[in-house]
Amino acid sequence: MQPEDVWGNRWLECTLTMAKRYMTVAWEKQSLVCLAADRNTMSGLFELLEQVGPHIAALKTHVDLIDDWSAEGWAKFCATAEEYNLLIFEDRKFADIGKISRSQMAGIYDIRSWSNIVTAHLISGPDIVDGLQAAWHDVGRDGGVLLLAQMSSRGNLLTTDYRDSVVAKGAASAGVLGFIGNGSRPEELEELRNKVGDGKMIWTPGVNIAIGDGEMGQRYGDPREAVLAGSDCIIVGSGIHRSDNPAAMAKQYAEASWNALLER
Ligand code: S5P
Repeated sequence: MQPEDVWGNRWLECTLTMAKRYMTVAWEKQSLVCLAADRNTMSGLFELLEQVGPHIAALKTHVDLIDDWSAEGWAKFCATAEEYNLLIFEDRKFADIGKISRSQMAGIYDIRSWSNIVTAHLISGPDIVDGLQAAWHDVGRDGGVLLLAQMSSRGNLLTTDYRDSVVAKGAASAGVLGFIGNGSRPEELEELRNKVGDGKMIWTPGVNIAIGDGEMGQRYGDPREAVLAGSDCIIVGSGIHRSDNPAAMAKQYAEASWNALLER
């Protein structure tokens, strides 16, 4: 079986290089799991990566929540992630105007030099995508932007009208890899998929085998249902890194997501 056999129309219609890279890695590793590596120390991050690296397709970071961050430590961490054949996704949720977002990709963390994917809100208008793409091009790299079309947290302000505008503008933008959808509500996700069509990806946080409410307004839905509803990648944090056996849990999420893709 080749990637196009499992991904179907998504493979044919998602033309961005980064989309093809993700679908290939997911197919190679038989996993649609992106680990939300929300640990506060470099040693904690390394430990997690060594445990779950074989079972995930992408690694999502929040570079600004690490207490002992250093450029050298981070370079080593990214190199290790690449050895595990992982896409590196900095969940920075950029929201400023295009030129400032471009500059924020540089700075102390120099996100443009190691990330393959970043998140952005489209609240400031479509030029943010050009700003982020320009930042990758400034260092001779390629990347993909995930736009927040929905959020998993209760009471968020992303209305269906707002979602539709994000989808319409994002679908027309070559630098957009796809959208963040809400993994905790399969019916909302299905609606989003209907709007998006096959030309862009949908990645979903708010996924946990233990469905229901999480901490501070987070909500969780089932991984299989998310994929059946149209998610291409399940973003899982505490479901894996807070468990007693992160490797076994990551494997379980990988199998659930992969089997759901085959079923879809
Ligand atoms: O709507 C969202 C968007 C994102 S990117 N809701 C989210 O929870 N996220 C991110 O997904 C969040 O920043 C965190 O890193 C991860 C969810 O982690 P978990 O521990 O709740 O699975």
